[in-house]
Amino acid sequence: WEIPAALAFDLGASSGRALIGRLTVEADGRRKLEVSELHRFPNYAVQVGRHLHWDILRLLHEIKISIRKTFREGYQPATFGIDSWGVDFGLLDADGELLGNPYHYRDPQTEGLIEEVNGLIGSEALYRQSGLQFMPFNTLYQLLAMKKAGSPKLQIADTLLLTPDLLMYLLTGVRVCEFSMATTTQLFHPVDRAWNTGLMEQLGIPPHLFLKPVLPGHSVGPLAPEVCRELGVPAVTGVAVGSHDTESAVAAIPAEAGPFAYLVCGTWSLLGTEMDSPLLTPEAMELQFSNEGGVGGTYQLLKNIMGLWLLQECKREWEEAGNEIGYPQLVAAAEAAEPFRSLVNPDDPRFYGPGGMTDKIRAVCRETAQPEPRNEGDFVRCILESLALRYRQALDQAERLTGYSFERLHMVGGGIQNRLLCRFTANALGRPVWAGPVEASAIGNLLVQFIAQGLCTDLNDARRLSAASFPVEVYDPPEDASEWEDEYERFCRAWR
Ligand code: LFR
Repeated sequence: WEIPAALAFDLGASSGRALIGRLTVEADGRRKLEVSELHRFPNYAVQVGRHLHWDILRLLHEIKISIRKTFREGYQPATFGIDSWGVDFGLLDADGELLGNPYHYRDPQTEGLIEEVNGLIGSEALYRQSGLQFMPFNTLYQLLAMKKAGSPKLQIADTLLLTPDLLMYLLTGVRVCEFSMATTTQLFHPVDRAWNTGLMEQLGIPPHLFLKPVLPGHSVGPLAPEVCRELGVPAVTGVAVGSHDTESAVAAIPAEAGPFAYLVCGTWSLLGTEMDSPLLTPEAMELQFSNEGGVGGTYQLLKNIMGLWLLQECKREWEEAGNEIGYPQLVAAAEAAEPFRSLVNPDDPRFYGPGGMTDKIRAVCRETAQPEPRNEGDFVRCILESLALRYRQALDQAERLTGYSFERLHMVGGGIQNRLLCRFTANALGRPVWAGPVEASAIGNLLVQFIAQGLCTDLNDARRLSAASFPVEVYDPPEDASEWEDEYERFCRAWR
């Protein structure tokens, strides 16, 4: 008897991982998901001329290495799945060949396009038919930038594939478009649950590029024969999972059915709650919440917050200046630093592009008559406290929008390894934080494969399996949270 297994590729903006998940049964009959990491590789933005790109073939190469390694180590996964960040894509020509390197979502080509499109379509009208926060990276703006630049690639493109679908195609030869990724484009109509061809035509984006979406759990097909030959592996089946990493992470949240709030914490912070259908009210637009399609056909009402990007960028800057300082030291310095010396709005648009992060933070402090951070400890403390207060604001807004009240916040993803951030978040919320699992995206990816393999019945069953398999660490708020309450008021007076 073989232990059922699945292979997950989880691609993040700074690294990719291959994890094998095995469904074991305990002596008392309870099921457990055992996960081990097989391979981890860096992922970079590569500047080429004026543009910032992903090295997609490198990612394909690392995925192939992982597949070979999986079978060499004796694992026999029946399926594999791929999840990644949202919005980015590759274009195929009529022969099915990839046209150039996909752009990185932080490429500056989309500058000014939010305003331009709002002027053309109207922000309310656009929100009602897309349900997305106006983020400069949305696929819509990327395609519009290409169109405005007269991109020859766009002119000859036959099919658009979002990153996980593109990699799946390069491995299986089969083209699909997975629903959760489709909903990150801003070109998908959340109520019709179909491509918004009317909007595409208004903007001059060719509708023929887009395939009809399939739901998470869809079986795409086996590895292509030439890939099996190259790697010396059997024809394992590709499954379209909740291919957007955020949606895979949400699928792994160890919560009971019923309203719950979560924060997926990585380079980005996504704070939200699960809904059956999108919420497209003027207030949801005003507060800039997104409605993103998820596993089980759910809609996730969530706010995209700039997240640990601020810290990652500061760290990179210090490293480039020859100051190799690790996260544990940075967090320790923050812990020792003076509390609430200065706060910033993590979603200040100037923080979005790479480079110069410490100068940007200093500038905000000067403009808002706060002292500038003097050292690493001050910077990191400022970032973590500001994030925690921003989370509180987003959670309050989510409650206002939905009428739910949340007793706690589930935090998942790599960011929860930053225990100071979890503690600050509990303090800022005045509510407990339940942290775990760390590898939520990979786990959610595996869970959807187990649903596809018929080993989990549905999303609730999958979440029960996650709860039974991974520890959760609880951070309680302090008894006296008045200092954080005062700071929260100060934060809300300055930023909405
Ligand atoms: C998180 C994430 C967010 C998306 C951002 C850019 O990794 O997928 O959900 O808004 O990356 O694609």
